[in-house]
Amino acid sequence: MANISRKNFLAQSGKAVLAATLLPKLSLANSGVAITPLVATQKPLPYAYTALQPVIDATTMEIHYTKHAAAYAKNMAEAVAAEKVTESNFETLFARIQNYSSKLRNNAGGHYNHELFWSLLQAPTANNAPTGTVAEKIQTQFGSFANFTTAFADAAKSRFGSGWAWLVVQQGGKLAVGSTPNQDNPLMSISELQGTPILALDVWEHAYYLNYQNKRADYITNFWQIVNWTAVNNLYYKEIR
Ligand code: MN3
Repeated sequence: MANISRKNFLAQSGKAVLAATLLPKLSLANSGVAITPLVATQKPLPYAYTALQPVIDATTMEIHYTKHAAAYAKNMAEAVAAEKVTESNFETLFARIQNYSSKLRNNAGGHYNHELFWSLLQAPTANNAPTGTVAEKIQTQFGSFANFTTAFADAAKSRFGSGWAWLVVQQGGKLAVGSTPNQDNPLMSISELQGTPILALDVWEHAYYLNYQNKRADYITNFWQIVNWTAVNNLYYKEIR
């Protein structure tokens, strides 16, 4: 059974690649790029507030999810209504974000970034390390996982004030590391770093201050214990499909 399913999957993937090659790229819908519907409501957190301890404490998770992230969702919904936004997904909204208010930019960014962030974390695992194609790409492009974590940590530590560190996929499946200020992200037209995010780290103080105070570097070091590399790979596959 498993073999048949795998074969069917490959046959369907082949058709999708062929279709994408033949069809003009009129929209993201036929480009093979991941589509995230423009929804301003929070999904339930996929684990308990305690699940990421001791890397991220339960109180931080609860306040972060129910207060900070909830506010971005609520304010995004207000801005979407006030500005009569007709974009159907985050990708097209962010590609044209320069046409909208800073309220929409900050809150749609905040909502998208946090939903992505939650989906990429899991309970701490000893010797947690990348798997699958992403592991191979990291090896090829950065030389080693250690080199990659250093580059990512440098991006996260050198982001002055509040912002995010990212691993993104660019043209041809190439990986890149960087950061953005505030609630910007690499899908936004105005971002210096461009690409589709497949790994995100919130470096706002609200994400770590209760447990780590001024020690952002320790929070970044411990982050590697809770990365869900299966989820990272799934995002990568969507992007290169
Ligand atoms: Mn946050």
